[in-house]
Amino acid sequence: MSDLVQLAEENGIAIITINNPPVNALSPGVPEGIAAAIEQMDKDASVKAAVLIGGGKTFVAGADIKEFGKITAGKSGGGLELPTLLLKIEDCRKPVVMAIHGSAFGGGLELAMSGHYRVAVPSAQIGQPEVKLGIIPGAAGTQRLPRLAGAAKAVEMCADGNPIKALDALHAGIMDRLIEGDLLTGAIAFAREIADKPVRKTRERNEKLGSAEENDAIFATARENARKKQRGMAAPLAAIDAVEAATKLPFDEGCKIERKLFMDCLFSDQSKALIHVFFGEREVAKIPDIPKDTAVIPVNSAAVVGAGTMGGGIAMVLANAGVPVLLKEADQAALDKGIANIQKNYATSVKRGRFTQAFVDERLKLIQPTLGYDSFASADLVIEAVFEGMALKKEVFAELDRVCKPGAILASNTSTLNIDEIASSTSRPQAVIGTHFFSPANVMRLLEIVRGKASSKEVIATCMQLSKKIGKIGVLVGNCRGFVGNRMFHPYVRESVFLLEEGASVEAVDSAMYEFGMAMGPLAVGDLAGLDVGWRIRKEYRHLEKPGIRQAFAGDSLCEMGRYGQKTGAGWYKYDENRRALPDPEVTQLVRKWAAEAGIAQRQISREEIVDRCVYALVNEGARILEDGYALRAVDIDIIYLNGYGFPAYRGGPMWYADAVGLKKVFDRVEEFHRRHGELWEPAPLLKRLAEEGKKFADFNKEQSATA
Ligand code: 3H9
Repeated sequence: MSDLVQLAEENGIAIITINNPPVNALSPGVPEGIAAAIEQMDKDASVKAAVLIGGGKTFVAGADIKEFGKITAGKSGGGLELPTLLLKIEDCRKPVVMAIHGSAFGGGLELAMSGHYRVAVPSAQIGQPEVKLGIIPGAAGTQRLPRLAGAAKAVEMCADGNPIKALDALHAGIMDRLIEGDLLTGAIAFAREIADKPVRKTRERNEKLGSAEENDAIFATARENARKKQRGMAAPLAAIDAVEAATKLPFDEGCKIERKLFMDCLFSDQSKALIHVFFGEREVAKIPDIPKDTAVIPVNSAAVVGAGTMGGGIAMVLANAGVPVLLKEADQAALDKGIANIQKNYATSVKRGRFTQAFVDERLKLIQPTLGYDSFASADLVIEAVFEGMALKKEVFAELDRVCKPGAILASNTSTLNIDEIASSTSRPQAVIGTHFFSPANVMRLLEIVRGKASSKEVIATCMQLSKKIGKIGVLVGNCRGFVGNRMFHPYVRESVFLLEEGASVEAVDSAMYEFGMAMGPLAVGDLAGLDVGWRIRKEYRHLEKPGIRQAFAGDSLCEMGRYGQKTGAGWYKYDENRRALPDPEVTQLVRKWAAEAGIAQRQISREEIVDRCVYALVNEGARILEDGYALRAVDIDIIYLNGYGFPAYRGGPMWYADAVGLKKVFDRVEEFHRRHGELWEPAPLLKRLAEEGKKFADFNKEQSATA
């Protein structure tokens, strides 16, 4: 037995406990330990049945994801194969009851399904989330799950990767009983009930598999959904193939198909990128100079200044997490409009089945509209979300400084302005921080947390922790113009407009980036956000641009014609009454005319150039941000782009993508653009150095940690 698995006995029932904190992953040593325990109890005549349970807060969260990188790098052959262990458990002559709390995910659910019975506490969750890592279940999950739950449920769980609750699992036939109260006690009692019954092997239970004919429609729909909802991803389609094999082939043959598909996925670029994302999402929570045990400020109540689109969305986010929130506007009409918008958004969520009416009623009670600052003294956290202008923000912060209690966090939702300047209007710059939400705030997962030069560690730690509580992924960024996300977005959009001015069509630019995997093309995003937003910012900051440098003008010229995008019914596209985008030949003609007047030569532009120009514009700016320390790590930039800007997760984010392409290749292309298009394409020094040294962006942090 290994240290990771313990075997005990209680009056004829063996208790096998896995203890591999924090999530009981099936790391090397765990399968071996379970195998030894099963062998021992199988031989022990005094034992009638066994309960297998997870120690600590969970059952088993799956295979050890860290091991996958070692396997693909050829550094690990793996120990005892998981599928072999699962056969051993299933073949055990005495019934094995799997007792589940926390999560049984991936290999954890596969382990559970190899047992003869499964019991769980009601709060437990089970799932086959492998597709989110770009792989499929690799220990017969696609073969055993349809045998317990039927093809429809199995294909849904394996292809979407979303977990289900214990009660759903009970209804689906995956679980045998829910245990209220102490799980181990309940599981032992259950084991005694079934101890004398013959063991039921999941792999021999074919009654729920259905016929191939019955299942054809299920798999066709699953494939259609996967192509739509997980566009560009290979793993969901592979998972569907594997589940389909379960319905058509004997168990052993199905397992062979699953294994081949699993290995193909494991060695794919998509899986490497998605595993990078899995660890990246956890890495961004770690701030080198802010220890994990830094004291946090309890946030039991909050206030939001400004009930516009952003302020209203932020109030909803806080209320959804159970935090009571004051919502302030300057006048009654604006306040009424803000509240009406919140009610409308909630009504849509109820209609879509995201929330129940009862949940929404409770949340609405937590949002208290107000016109004054009177009750702000009780707020632990205030988020300012007024119009984006420095003078107004400073006025608001001076007022907050006056009314808020000592120790309250004063946050700004600015997307571009200098946090230190905002903080200078208060007597407590240590309490001031940026919390940059993305629109719509109640939907988008990203929260850029902007560190001012005086922001205290407690304030930063609290905001990072709060981001998790409100269902966001918080990424700490430095205080530069546009912070990380918008600073990089500027050259990305600039290149998309340059490409138009050089001869590409609106549809060609957007479709190339959509095919690359972006949620939307850059021009369609401009229409959605409002072209006037960028136009105003460009006008405000024009004095900061180097004289003589090339400027993209087509978007501004459209704005001068009143074409602001969706809100005016026309921008880069025309919009019908349902806001559906239609190509507008007038835009093509106008851009050609403007380009001729500006003397810009027209040419055929390939899809490859569109993608390289747009993506490498992100990468080059990202490299500067990284070197200047405005992002802590390359992965922080990736997580920002995946969660705030629709960059495809299966490409790992812009910096990971560049590493995967090879920085030498990226640098050569950037140099070529520099020669052809001038100064704006000057290669970032970090990109140049890493390319010359044959390194990756991922190495930059290793270099930094080594010198720290
Ligand atoms: C699989 O099973 C394939 C099979 O078919 C078999 C093939 C042969 N491995 O998320 P948290 C770490 S694929 C390694 O912050 P929570 C995590 O990095 C796997 N490490 O906690 C973090 O480390 P750190 C399928 C793992 O309470 C720490 O544990 N399974 C693993 O918010 C705490 O994690 C999955 O995809 C792992 N499997 O959420 C499940 N899981 O502290 C993935 C976690 O150093 N895991 N870590 O940053 C989860 O969804 C969540 O971790 C869970 C807990 C819900 C379990």
